Amino acid sequence: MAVETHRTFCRFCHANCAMLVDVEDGRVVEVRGDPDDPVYGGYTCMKGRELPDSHNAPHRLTSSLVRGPDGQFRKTPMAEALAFVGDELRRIIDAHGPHAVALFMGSGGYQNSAAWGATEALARAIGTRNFYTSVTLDQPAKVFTTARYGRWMGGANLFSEADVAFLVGNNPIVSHYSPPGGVPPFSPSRRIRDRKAAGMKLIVADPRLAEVGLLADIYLPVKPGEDPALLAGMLRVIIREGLYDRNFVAAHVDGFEALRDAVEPFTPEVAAARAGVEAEKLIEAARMFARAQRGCAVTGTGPEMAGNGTLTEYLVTALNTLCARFQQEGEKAAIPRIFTPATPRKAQVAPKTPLFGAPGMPKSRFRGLGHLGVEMPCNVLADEILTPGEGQIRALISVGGNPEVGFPNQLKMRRALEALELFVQIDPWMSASAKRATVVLAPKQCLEREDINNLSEWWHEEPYARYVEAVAKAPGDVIDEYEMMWHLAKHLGLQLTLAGGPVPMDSCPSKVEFLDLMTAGCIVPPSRVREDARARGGAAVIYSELHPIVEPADPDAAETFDLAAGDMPGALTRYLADEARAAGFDFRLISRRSKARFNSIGHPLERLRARAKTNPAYIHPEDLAALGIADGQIVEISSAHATIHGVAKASDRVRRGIVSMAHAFGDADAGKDDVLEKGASTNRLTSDEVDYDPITGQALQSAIPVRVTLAA
Ligand SMILES: Nc1nc2c(c(=O)[nH]1)N[C@H]1C(S)=C(S)[C@@H](COP(=O)(O)OP(=O)(O)OC[C@H]3O[C@@H](n4cnc5c(=O)[nH]c(N)nc54)[C@H](O)[C@@H]3O)O[C@H]1N2
Ligand SMILES: Nc1nc2c(c(=O)[nH]1)N[C@H]1C(S)=C(S)[C@@H](COP(=O)(O)OP(=O)(O)OC[C@H]3O[C@@H](n4cnc5c(=O)[nH]c(N)nc54)[C@H](O)[C@@H]3O)O[C@H]1N2
Ligand code: SF4
Ligand SMILES: [Mo]
Repeated sequence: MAVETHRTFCRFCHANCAMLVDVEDGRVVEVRGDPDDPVYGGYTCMKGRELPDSHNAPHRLTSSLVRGPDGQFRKTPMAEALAFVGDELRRIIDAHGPHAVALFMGSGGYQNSAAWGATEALARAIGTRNFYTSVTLDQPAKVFTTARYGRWMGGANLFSEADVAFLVGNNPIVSHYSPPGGVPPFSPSRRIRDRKAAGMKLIVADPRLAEVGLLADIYLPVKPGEDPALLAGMLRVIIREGLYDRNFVAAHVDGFEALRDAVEPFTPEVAAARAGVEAEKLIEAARMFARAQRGCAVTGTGPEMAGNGTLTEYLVTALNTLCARFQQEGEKAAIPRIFTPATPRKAQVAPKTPLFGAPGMPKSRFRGLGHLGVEMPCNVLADEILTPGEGQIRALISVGGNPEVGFPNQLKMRRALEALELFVQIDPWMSASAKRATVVLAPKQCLEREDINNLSEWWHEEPYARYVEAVAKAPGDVIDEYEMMWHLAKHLGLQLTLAGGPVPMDSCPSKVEFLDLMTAGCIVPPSRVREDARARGGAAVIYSELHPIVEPADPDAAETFDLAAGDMPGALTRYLADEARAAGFDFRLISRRSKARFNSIGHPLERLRARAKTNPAYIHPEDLAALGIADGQIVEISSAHATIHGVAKASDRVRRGIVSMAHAFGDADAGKDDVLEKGASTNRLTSDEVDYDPITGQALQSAIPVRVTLAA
């Protein structure tokens, strides 16, 4: 059988790198970057290059598993497994009502272009308020801030035109992630170097000197969780020195005085001392950022998870707003996005969306938290499962998530997963969560699916669209996640609806039909992109002629950025007054991404596992010396909530007083004996009940107060 080469894109992560894939007799034999792609230019990373192993690994689940009365999993045909799940869901809904069923979309599900739409549609059809996604484990403050403070309809400045970039706890070189205005994830290191060669200045604030920090013009080793001090100090310099855009502020900003008064106490000395940086550098960074003409400040996961997430995000928004880092009339609109409904691109602030706390939005039974947009915060999932009463969750469908390692309070989450009457895990691997499931449904993997690049189009500065075909033959009895959701709806006698209206329920629609319905109102429908892509041998289609230009503001445009909303200036004042100290916990454990993983994804793959066998605990050599611990020894890391094990790794690239570790390793059983093979899950140290963000429920997943000792 001859080897055929197809154009496709990688869906190991959200970057969607353009790839060529060699397929022999339906089997993936090799992948490599597509050198002809105008945006990615042949770039891939070590994870994407393992797609052949991922598709072909002998221990991949190619049939579904249902737990029998003896507690053992039995291989079960997909149709039978779905019928079993459907019957169980029907029984639970009839007895306890729709809220007894929860659905969770994790990051393994997001990689399928139809899975979010299908899962959310099933949740709506069931009528449950319990729809969760990894967004509320990730950076929910961004959703909240945009809704509360305002969004510029023309979008943020483009990285490709920036003369400054300020990355706060964001390491796109490894993560391939930055929010809009930050570094697009397509060959990120090359992009930064190209912009720097063209004169761009790079400022990085991170308690560890990460890969991107090595390229910085100014590196600020901010203390974990103290980003508000750094940002408030910078804002004070910018305001006092008049370096902000007065015209823009006069025309588009309310609440400027409240912000100015709140940052006033953050003199360079006060701010620098609290943030743990040099006052001179803070001033220099403020001037460098504000004196540039274009370019944004953005945050990544670190500061969002470090306890002052919404406040930090608010201050970053204030920085970009005072400096007017938005696309203006006559310029190309940022992020054209082919697969989402066209929105007006004007030089004005969009009407605020009631994404949080509006009357009538569903509430959780816990901690005063409620829906953020259409989803319930992950913070409450374990309690909603474990606590009897109205709306107690009895069934959970996890679509490519891994709650046992991704959620806060691991030991409680494990109890919750075991307390469920029905736990359905959609997963190609026997992951930490799959081990707890009642039913594991085996999905197709990416090269066996048709997909559009709706996940990565958030970063494309051009109208770059893809529609790729299934190029590999799916082994065994696996189907696409959207088909699973459709069959469950069908079994329950429910009608699914998408943006374009009702989904045909007589027989399961094709993927392209489903995607067309899901994206109804978008700029170019998936079926059209498919035709255009076919005409180009499967390559990307760039609809340059459809790139919107920012239009003038409406004459009566009155919406403003409201920097005083939600009492954020007050929150800054309270932050200054109360410097948290956790007695007995001298270290802060901060989050990072592992190069050889995408969260927990990648662990089952031989070569990636060889690169990241364990989850090293990076600690400054002088701290190790002071603790009498040698590089490579096993340590106990304890928070107020629990203890995990780690392998100490000396690194002078982290500040003193810090343990830097990745999340989503190991499982709830991991301990000292298997730390070398599994690594530990930092979420055992976190809590859903204390130290969470009162608005988004985001748990303290970075800057966690811990104690480090040599393992007994
Ligand atoms: N302490 C701490 N906690 C964190 C974070 C942190 O930085 N620190 N980060 C948070 C963030 S940003 C996130 S996004 C969450 C992630 O939390 P989750 O989304 O819950 O976790 P993942 O590890 O991404 O889970 C992915 C699952 O999908 C499975 N999978 C792999 N490939 C496929 C596939 O093709 N299809 C399907 N259906 N499944 C597949 C994997 O085996 C795995 O079980 O974790 C959060 N938790
Ligand atoms: N290789 C790989 N890529 C990934 C993932 C992965 O697991 N592996 N996960 C994916 C996911 S789900 C997401 S959401 C993105 C996240 O993408 P990023 O947010 O870029 O994630 P990180 O690379 O961990 O960068 C966060 C940085 O914040 C720093 N930090 C920690 N605490 C603080 C703090 O209090 N203040 C400041 N200023 N910095 C702090 C950390 O040292 C780290 O360098 O990455 C995605 N990409
Ligand atoms: S960056 Fe993401 S999309 Fe690109 S090759 Fe790596 S895993 Fe695949
Ligand atoms: Mo994430």
